[in-house]
Amino acid sequence: MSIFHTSTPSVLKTWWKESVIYQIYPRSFNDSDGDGVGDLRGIIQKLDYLKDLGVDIVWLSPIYKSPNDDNGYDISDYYDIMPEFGTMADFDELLEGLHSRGMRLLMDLVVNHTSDEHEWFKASKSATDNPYRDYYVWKKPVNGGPPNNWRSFFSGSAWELDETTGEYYLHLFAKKQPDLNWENPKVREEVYKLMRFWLDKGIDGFRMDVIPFISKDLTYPDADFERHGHGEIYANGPRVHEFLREMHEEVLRHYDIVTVGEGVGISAEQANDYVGSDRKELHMIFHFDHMGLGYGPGGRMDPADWRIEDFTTVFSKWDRALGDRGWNNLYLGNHDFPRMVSRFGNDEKYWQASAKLLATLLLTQRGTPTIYQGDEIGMTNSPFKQIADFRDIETLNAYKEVIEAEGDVAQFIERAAEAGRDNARTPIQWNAEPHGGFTEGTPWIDVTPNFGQINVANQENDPDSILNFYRKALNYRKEQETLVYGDTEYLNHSQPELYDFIRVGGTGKFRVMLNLSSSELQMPDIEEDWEWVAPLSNYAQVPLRSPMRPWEVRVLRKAIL
Ligand code: ISL
Repeated sequence: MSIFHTSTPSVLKTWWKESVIYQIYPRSFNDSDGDGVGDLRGIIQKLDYLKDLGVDIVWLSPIYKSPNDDNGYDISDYYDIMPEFGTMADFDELLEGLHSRGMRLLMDLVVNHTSDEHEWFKASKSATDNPYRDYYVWKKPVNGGPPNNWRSFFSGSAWELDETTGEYYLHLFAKKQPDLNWENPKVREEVYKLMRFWLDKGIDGFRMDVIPFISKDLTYPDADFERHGHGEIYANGPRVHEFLREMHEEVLRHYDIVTVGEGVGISAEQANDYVGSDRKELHMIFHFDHMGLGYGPGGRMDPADWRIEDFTTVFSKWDRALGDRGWNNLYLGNHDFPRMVSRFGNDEKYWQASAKLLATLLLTQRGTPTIYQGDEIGMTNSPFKQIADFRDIETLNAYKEVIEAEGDVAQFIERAAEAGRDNARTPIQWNAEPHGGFTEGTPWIDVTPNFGQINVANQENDPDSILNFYRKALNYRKEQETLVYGDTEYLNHSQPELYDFIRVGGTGKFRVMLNLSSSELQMPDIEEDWEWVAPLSNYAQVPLRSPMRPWEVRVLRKAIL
């Protein structure tokens, strides 16, 4: 490991800080066998595409055996592959195909909960004295009802009564996703064992699902839940750091890997407790501060206003909070959120310019960028019109609640179309063939109707396409250590839509100016000795002091002597 010099204390250099991660949601990536569901062989067919894009690490959403109540985030066997996705031999070939091209593989580790079809849960629920009983969180009824008022992320109580034994089990997510009991050392041993199984196969790390939830404080009074909402109450339990340090000691430290925790419920102030380089826990977390914008106290279905400065200050706040002690993960969407260009950009008139601007935002800040599949071609939200268009359990359960409460169905559908998770789960638009070339069968969820215009084939040979912008930008970032490791200075303006920062360190200095709006903005006073960075431009070059065009990216560079 070497050191990168900045004005503040020096930063340790490592491969995972210099990498770009690309998330694959396998169900929607590429279907090789015509059953309408993406699969491992489909991914193998596209490895050269990923390499050409400039991806270093592929994060695969879960591919383990699962009844698919929550699309693989409900695992029934950690040692087997979901038959719809392929076989272990396919997996081995995929891993080999990535490694032989110089890419790495990050697996999704979902160990806050399992499927209720996992053998552990079947045994656990069979009798109160079964040896597996304590693998899960069981409680006796209180006053004839659930033990507390905790709610599931997917509607209703987080407790389900099991008729056979007369006790409730905890499920923070769906009923078919019972929470594991991490207080039980045997559970932790099982988790470490399965982690070693995959690491010994040669994978390069884990993305850890809802990791701050593994330790829970069940003693919270009901009133606290009402006051704080679930994210905060479920996260950061009393033993979470002890468990992560144990995991580090038992498993992680023995491999040259990267770990990224899903940091739901972790504040900027708490982040370095998880990722501080002295902590021996995780390398990075991805936080939710910008992902929660526009969501009211009732979650994503409860719209709220937000301002552009709420968005930009999240980035500066996290950069400062992590400092030189931790490391950030940068993302603007994933399989749980709407498409980034529809949410934070302009998916109509300035579709191309704003998609490129958001790419620049990801690739020029300090931290490891994570690109979600399809964003490299500017995929947009889908115009879902009726409940039959949706597949996601979160949306379907929330819909049932609206029906039961005789609520406003049309309003619900409109909001789900804007904010629902299915927006990110429609098939990748490879070409203008039926179903966007994703499958020769019928896709499990409809392709977004704009696939005729927005697709990989269209963008392959267009030098100005979003796809080619990503390729150039990823390449450029790899050559510029300052963009990876440099310090950040934020510049404030009276125009909040102008996001303006400097990256400095090593031999270079960059000024990144982003117009986060569909209007022209005045350029601030700026010295003339900046060089224009062509691979990170989304408009033709004009005199430096001329106004910033809608969604314009102006990245400038200077050498430091
Ligand atoms: O989408 C959400 C609910 O509105 C998020 O809060 C989400 O539940 C949270 O980010 C946890 O996500 C992860 O765990 C879930 C799974 O459904 C998501 O797909 C996964 O990313 C349960 O495993």
